[in-house]
Amino acid sequence: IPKRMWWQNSSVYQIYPASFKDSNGDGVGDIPGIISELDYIQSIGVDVIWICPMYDSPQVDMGYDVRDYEDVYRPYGTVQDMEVLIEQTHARGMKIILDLVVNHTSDQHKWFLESRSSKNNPKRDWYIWRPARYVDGQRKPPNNWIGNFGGSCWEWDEHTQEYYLHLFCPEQPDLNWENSATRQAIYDSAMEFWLQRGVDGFRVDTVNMYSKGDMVDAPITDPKSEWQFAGFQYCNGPRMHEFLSEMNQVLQKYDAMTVGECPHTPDMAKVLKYVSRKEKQLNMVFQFDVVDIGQGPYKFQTTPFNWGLPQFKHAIETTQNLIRGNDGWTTVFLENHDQSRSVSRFTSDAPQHRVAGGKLLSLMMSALSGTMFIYQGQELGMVNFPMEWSMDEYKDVDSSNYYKMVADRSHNDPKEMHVAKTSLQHLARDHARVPMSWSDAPNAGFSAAKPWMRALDDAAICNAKQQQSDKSSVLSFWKRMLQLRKQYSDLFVFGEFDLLDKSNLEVFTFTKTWQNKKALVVLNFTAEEQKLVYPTEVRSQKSELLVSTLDTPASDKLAAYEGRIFMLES
Ligand code: TEU
Repeated sequence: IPKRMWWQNSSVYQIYPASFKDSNGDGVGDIPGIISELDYIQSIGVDVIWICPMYDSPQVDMGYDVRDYEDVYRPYGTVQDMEVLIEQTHARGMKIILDLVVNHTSDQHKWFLESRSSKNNPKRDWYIWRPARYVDGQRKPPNNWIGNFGGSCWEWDEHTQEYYLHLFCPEQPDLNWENSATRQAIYDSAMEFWLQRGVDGFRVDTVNMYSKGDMVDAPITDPKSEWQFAGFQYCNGPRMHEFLSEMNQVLQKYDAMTVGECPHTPDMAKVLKYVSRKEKQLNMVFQFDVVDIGQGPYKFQTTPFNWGLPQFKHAIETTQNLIRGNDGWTTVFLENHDQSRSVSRFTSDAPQHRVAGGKLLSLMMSALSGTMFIYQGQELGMVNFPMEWSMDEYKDVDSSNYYKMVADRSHNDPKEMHVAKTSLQHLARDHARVPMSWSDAPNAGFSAAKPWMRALDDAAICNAKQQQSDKSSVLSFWKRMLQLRKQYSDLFVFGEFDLLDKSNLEVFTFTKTWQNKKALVVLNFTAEEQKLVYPTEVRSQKSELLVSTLDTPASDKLAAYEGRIFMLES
């Protein structure tokens, strides 16, 4: 058994600075606001906090467009505020990680301003510049790749008459990792600056996109569009492992932990190469198997609820089995700032079911192996905002670009626009970005002023203040589950996962095994009662109920959205 590391048996709480807590009444969350709620965060039972980008930024993509790695976005605070946050987090025995966004910078970053100033600027090669292609005398980008937020991922620069690459917004030019001086500057500015100030590691944004390969045209998967999906080309390129090994040398100096974001990588052998201990690259990654479930070729091209429980189980099994019989590590998460709310998505946000749904997902996650990540508000069972909210309430560039694209393509056909809005209500990133529901006060207790995004009206019935004093709340249930997870960490954090009812459409049943210990987990994913059936695999064993999402569970059936864990005696 490999030595256990602190980050394996840790639960991480993700904070979105703009929406967590506003301390100075400007409608935007800030670092002093985070500091003021550290006791709350600790009371949940988590060990680590992850702060989404708080760097100086023009905020085209909510801080994932960094203008200066060594400064803080002023409405959030200052570098000094961050130093206090680091110190105060450590003082409580918790750790803190930051978001490392180094696939691209903002187009306002001084490196890019220099790079675009002339073709012979020393930093020209720090970004990815290419001449135009001419087809029938018409100027075209170097290839047909579509960007993650739609449109070509090349932007024409009038001044120097070349295109630059941007896998996300045009305001997010991709750094050229092929250049060793660029890499060194990234390590110094984005990493060492903060490691020296005591941060314990990084969530590494789009970590598998640094090496772009030969950038040839992508195959045509959407004949109606000039721009084609190229994720399998720009992810996991030929020099990825070389770059990460080099980056790892910096991390090792500080014993820093990493969790990389790893989209478009269905091949588990490839994933394992990033997270295997002997490879010394990343400690773990976020795979997209679970959160991408039911999505169309473009994220939003989907019929809401277009997934079945067997698919969900399969996705979980895939990420759980990543660590079977090897030296890799995995993660457990259902939400983050790029996902809508898990209760709305995977259970039900109907008033009579939402609490049960929140507890069911908490119980399930707490029994899964890997490092656990909880997104702010998830511990309360916060849900998506409703269909009645107008398009003005959506602030994310991903949402507005999609809506515009459908409008253009359909010439504003009301039916198509309705479908597009339904998808956004189901899947938009905006749902995770509304203010945290602290209390039933105005603006959900998040701010004294009108917040930058509308707060949920629903805060009247679902908020941290009420749930803290309610023993049957989703929050109280999370606290209990995180304790149990620690107490039985051999089984829950490190154990082997076995799926027992692959094709059952209503109930999800699995066991966790560690040496001679075994737990049985049974989850009812429907709004109806289900018969409680012990699978044949465990029928001969004596079982003892460890926990149910209900206070008084029935002996022979599962209530709507009820989950239970049994300890099995061998
Ligand atoms: O996300 C990168 C990513 O691959 C996607 O999940 C992306 O969010 C999705 O395609 C949008 O629908 C990361 C960050 O988590 C995200 O917030 C940033 O926008 C993005 O990188 C660019 O930095």
